[in-house]
Amino acid sequence: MTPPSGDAGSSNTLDNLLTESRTFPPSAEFAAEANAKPALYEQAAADREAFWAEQAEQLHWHTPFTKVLDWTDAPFAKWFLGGRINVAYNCVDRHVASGHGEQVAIHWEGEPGDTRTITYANLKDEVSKAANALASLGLVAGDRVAIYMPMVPEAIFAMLACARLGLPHSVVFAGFSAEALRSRIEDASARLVITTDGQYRRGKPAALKPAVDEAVASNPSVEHVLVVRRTESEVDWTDGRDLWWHDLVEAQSTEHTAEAFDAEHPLYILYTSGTTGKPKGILHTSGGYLTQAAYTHRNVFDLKPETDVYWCTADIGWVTGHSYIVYGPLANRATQVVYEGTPNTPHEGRHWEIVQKYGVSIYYTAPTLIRTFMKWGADIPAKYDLSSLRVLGSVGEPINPEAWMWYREHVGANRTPIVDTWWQTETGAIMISPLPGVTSTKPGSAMGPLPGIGAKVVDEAGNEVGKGGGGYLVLDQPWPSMLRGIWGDEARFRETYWSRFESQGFYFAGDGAKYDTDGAIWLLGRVDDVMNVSGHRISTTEVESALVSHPTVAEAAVVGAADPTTGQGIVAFVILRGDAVDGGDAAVQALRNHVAKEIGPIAKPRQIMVVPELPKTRSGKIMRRLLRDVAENRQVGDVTTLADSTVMNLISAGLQKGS
Ligand code: 6R9
Repeated sequence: MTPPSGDAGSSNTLDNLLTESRTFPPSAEFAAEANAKPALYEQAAADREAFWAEQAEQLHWHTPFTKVLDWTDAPFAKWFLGGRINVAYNCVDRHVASGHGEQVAIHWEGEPGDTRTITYANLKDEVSKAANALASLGLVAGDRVAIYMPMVPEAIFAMLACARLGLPHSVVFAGFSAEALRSRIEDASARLVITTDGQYRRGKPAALKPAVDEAVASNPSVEHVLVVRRTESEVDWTDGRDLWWHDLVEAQSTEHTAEAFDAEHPLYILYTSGTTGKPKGILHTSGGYLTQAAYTHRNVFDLKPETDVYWCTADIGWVTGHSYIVYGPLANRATQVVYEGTPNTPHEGRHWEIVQKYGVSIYYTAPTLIRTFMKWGADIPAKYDLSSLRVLGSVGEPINPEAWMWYREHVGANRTPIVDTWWQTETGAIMISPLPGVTSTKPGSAMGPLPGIGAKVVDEAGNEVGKGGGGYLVLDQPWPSMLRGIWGDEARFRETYWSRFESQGFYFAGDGAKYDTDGAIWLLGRVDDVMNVSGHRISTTEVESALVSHPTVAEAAVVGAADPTTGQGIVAFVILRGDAVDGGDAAVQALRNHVAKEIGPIAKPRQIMVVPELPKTRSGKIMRRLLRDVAENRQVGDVTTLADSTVMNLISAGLQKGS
């Protein structure tokens, strides 16, 4: 990234790649029908609290709130004081009450090809039964429930049943290890774990319950394990502790009256992934969270509940699944697709086949998957009818301009707006994004903060940098879906997010960013991914962007490795495109020169390693920490949060063979 303003440093050489001149204004037709209007920005600027009150009033409140925000105990916010609300009632019952019980809530597509269609009336029955079941186990508001499940409908029923009873859930990604589950159960002292016998991954059933058995063995807080049958896998059974969902839940009444909770009642804990050390349990509460999840979902994706078919490809194990599969879409009465499996099972066109089958109109995915689709080839989406698509979204990491353009051209037929949405587990909902129908977009930029949100790029001292300047991304105003803390660790909450710019009271997001000359925001990756080479700050994203702009490169990950002369040296790991087989010295030299040409000689990688795969978390983030271990010739560290823990062996084996 560019050094914060004042340091001329490398900014002139590093700027060119991110100076993007292409812009895509919204079409007049889209703008005319869009949920979001330009006036939203003015309205929010004129009176932020009134603006958020208006958004909150779109929800059903059992008792209306009397005050919008209390920030006197900063950094602990309280939103919608005096208000009482039931999150599950808002996501389910009120749609049935308003006469939409027959509308499909979920088109569920299992990996093996089995399907289920769940209307809002069905959803109300299922959530009510599950709530009655949990209550029958003696769980009372405030008790924590761990959910360790693949993408089956019962996972969503379980989350909503918890919300309905005021039981904060802690969803743990079903690809995480028994140890990761164990530590999360322990941290939150969960009384119940909900899981499945097994899960389908890449066409094969894999057992899941053994990991729960292992995790629960040393966790005395857990009284019961509730098990959904999915794969018919053999399971060990502990009588008295283990219960089958089909025994306990199916026997319950479909009648359950949702009780209202305080707007600040805890809704869930979600542990952030991919960091070293103890995971942080991010705490979210009810009224503000649901307000912002619903508001952003309605405006950023332009959701029209009567006609749209929405699909977010995330997993419920990470925050995107919480806010943009469960809470936002269901609060907005969306009809959505939920897909259980992997994108190349049984073939690489599976997603496009699903888009065609259900007439998906809004598709929300991650750059890592878009680059994977690029690697598989444009001829694959070209075989399907994708004409129902009208909005495309991206989340999870900076999207490089090439991937953005490919997405627009090969998925969006050069027609659909693309919303690049920046946010975090901690922010709970989207913070920085274009609004379709309003914002002219640039490939690779998340553009600007949404109406009602305050975000800035500042230098080390906390002063906002000017146009063209770079530094740190901060949030300078409290927002309704902000985290309310780290579970059980107030000191860490203050230290991690609020100490960096304490005197200004800014939330430090941990991301580097810059303004372009028009003032649009470009995210540059985590600041811990920012390298320092000979005193120059260079963003890993910038070098990766340069590498993937070369025709032979499918994917790239860059790390800064300790270097005795320059402080850090740039080490790149690249996956070549299928047809670019030559990974020899000449190819590597050409890539180094390409980066030097795109960014400047300072950014020329010290070393480029051609690898078959990159280590990624389940949410698709590259684990640079592991690559740094390879680059610095260390033993590779903890791989338990990798989607595929064998990837590091593949990389190491390949490199040894090559050397
Ligand atoms: C929603 C989610 C948060 C981190 C965040 C940033 C990166 C997410 C991004 C993006 C650039 C985007 N990130 N969206 N970077 N452009 N559109 O991903 O939450 O898993 O907590 O990750 O992801 O670095 O700080 P989470």
